Amino acid sequence: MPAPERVLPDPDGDFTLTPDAALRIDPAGRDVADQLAGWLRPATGFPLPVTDTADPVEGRLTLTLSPTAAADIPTQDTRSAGAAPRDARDGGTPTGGTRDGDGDDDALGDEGYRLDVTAAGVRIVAATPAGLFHGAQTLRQLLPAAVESTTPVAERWVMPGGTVVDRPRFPYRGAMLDVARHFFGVRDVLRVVDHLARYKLNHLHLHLTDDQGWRIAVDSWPRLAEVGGATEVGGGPGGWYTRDDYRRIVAYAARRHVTVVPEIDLPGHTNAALVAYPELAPDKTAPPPYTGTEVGFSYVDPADERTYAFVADVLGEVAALTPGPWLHLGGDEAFKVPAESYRAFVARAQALVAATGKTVVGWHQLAPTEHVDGRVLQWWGTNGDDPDTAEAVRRGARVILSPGNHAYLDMKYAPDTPIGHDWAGLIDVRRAYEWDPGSHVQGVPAEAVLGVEAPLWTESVTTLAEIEYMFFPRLPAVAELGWSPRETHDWSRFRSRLAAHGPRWTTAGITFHPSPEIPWPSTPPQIPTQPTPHPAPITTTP
Ligand code: TNX
Repeated sequence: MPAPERVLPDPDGDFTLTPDAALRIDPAGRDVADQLAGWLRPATGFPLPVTDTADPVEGRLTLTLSPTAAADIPTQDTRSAGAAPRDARDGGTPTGGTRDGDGDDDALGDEGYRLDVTAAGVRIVAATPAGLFHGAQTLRQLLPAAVESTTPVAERWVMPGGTVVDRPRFPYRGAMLDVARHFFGVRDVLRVVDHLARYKLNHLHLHLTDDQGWRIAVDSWPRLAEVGGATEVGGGPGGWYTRDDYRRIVAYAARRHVTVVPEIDLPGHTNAALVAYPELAPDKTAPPPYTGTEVGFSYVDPADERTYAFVADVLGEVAALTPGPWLHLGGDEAFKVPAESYRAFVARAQALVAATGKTVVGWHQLAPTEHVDGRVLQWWGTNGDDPDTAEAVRRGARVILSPGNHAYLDMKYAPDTPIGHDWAGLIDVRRAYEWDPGSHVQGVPAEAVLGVEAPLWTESVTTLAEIEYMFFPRLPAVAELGWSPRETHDWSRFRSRLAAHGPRWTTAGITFHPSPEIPWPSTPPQIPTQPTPHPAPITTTP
């Protein structure tokens, strides 16, 4: 999960991990090998030393970085080979043809990997550390669910034999966490990064500012965080990230091959900034702090030069803290800003992003504004007929797809879901899965699609357990749409593969929604998951 591009099972090739196993790596793969060993040691209790391939020590898990790594396996897949489905043992091994796209079918590329499991050992080959990392996540999924235990378990650590050759369909696969409506501390965010990385999502979009709170320290405008960060929905204490907190998140994510995309939402969604700096407000008066859940009422003064100094300073500092290429400008729901002022504001703000060396990302409300090179629109509509976005694409924009009625993880699963919204409808697992990013919006062909993202707005989400409850099991559905070749798309196979993850989440202490659409194994391991203190008790096991 997500379904690999190609799988060639070998029923005679099962590998059993034993206490004497070691990981052999070439030096560039060291960090991935250390992380893989770190995932496997707690449950197995094995020492799993990591050694250089140059060392004489024999290792039976080998990670090899090869810049010319090729996807050289026979092109037949399990379906055309007529092999039996493996659902009974490992939740199903998906099959597929070749990736959409450029016809360069032999290169593993920036993120691809090849994983070989034979009775003699396991080998991951990739052209990049990111590819090795994704291969290591696949390896982890091939082991029994008990591998998720944080304490040693008596288990036969068997991995099914065969070869996986795998590459992503889209380069951008992400999730968004709104840390503005409710603030989430660094530890929670790091755990969210782990959840993304498991499913080969490679971008974490942090919605850092909104009416209810400003969550990132800006040295040149210190009251933004100090004053603007002290509120949140419902009147709680809020909070903000220091520069070091943010650096820690970025570094932790980078090690897991996840790029942080910071969003400073402008010109609307800015009440917290106006509380901190009334001179940015159109009437130069501080509004009261806002802890409700309405949208669209606030904006920074587009007619005042000080606003552009503020925007330049904030974007400059955030860009300097962010190694990734993206800077998200927001741009949504600026209902009170007249269209002409909005256009003029966005044109200047986009230029200020370009001046930082980053690429503009913005919600699709930016579509009618001036085009800048490389810009990316994040589409959150609920109706795939959007002429403005199609026109922006004709002018060169690329699109991240976050359709509100499929990918919004703040939507309830069902009428009785204890938290969440329903303005874009109810999103059960099947609805999260059943759409195609490559053809979802008219006039936005697959070539213009950078990828997919699942946003989690947090007006009603207040704890890590609630984040997880809204993520799982829908996040893997979105991850699969971003990663897997379209040919693998198949709801009935997906739901049985997904079912196999319930026991993994339970063992790992990850809260999830036990959706009735998924054939969860009837006897999930009885390992307690973490408590969910607020606001309503949430069931964590099917
Ligand atoms: C719309 S989607 C918003 C957010 C809300 C969300 C709630 C978007 C770009 N703006 O401000 O939190 O709906 O679902």
